[in-house]
Amino acid sequence: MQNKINEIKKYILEKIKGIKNLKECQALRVEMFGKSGKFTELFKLIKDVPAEEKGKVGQILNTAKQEIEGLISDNERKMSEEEINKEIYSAEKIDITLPAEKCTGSLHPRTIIQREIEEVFTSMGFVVEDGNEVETEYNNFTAVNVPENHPARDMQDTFWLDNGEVLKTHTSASQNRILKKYTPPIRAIFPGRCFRNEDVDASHENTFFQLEGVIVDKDVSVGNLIYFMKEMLSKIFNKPVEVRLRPGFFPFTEPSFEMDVKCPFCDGKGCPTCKNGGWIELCPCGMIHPQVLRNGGLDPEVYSGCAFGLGLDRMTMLSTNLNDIRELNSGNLKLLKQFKIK
Ligand code: FA5
Repeated sequence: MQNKINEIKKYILEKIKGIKNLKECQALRVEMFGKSGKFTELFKLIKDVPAEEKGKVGQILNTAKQEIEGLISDNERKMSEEEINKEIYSAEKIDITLPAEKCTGSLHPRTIIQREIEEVFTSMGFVVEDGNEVETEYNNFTAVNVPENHPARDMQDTFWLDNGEVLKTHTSASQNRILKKYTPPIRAIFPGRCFRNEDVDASHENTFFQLEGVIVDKDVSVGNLIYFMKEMLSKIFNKPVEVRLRPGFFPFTEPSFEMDVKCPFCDGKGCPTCKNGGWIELCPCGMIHPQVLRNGGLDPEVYSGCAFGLGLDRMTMLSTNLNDIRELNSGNLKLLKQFKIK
């Protein structure tokens, strides 16, 4: 019996050396342990063994069976790993000689809106300025007349850096630099990413975009502000629009307003976009506070100015009919790719 077992082991070791795939390995298992497999046949011989030796022979056979099964199983595992790796490799294989795939990328809808607005304003003589994302406390707050104890300066509202600087909470942080850079007449817009330490929901993000504008000259009035905003909106919505001003409050403008636009989708009749109110809150604005002009090196007795701070994400939502601001930062290509340049 022992000789037969040794023969089978030798046979298996030889066979395993030549096995090339999982299928062959599985065939070997059947050859050994199938219904009339080599090893199964050995077990059948037990019936001819004298009764007193049956136990011992049975033990020898079982030990040998475990050993042989172990060998086959190890080999099966190895073959199966090799086959999986082969599959993954061939699926990921890149043929660098193939022609390049057609590029299917598109601009982010917010970028599309930003570019459209920039185009309208530049056609009206505005320059487009860039702003920093990390700002000094002075530029973000003090230069625009935000008092020392104003709640906007709190940790709960603002991301403070260890060095005392902040992640810009609004594009107004660039006003001071721009007032100092140019001599009036000034017409500038400055889009930029802003950060606020606040809870995210369908209409609030902690990272969002604004597009700010300033106009500074002799005798600038609220009329100029209304004119430029109406021009911009009419071009964006492709039709004449109406705006209205409500009183607002900002430390950097006096007087301050909230500008609403008559819903361009229903002409003020009421629809889901304007929540049936007929008007859509568009952007805060106002006449630049004399102290802000002074901080920018301009004499408020000579010059006056107006400013507005448009929420770019909300403007994008308005023109794309998206109702959750989080979609804009989601990286959800299925959604974002739908918006093409006009
Ligand atoms: C300001 O940030 C002022 N600096 C705007 C301003 C500029 C006023 C110049 C006067 C003169 P406010 O906090 O309201 O204002 O933000 C302006 C716009 O930014 C909002 O109308 C809104 O569209 C957008 N916005 C503000 N916070 C968020 C937020 N968490 N998520 C998305 N958009 C926001």
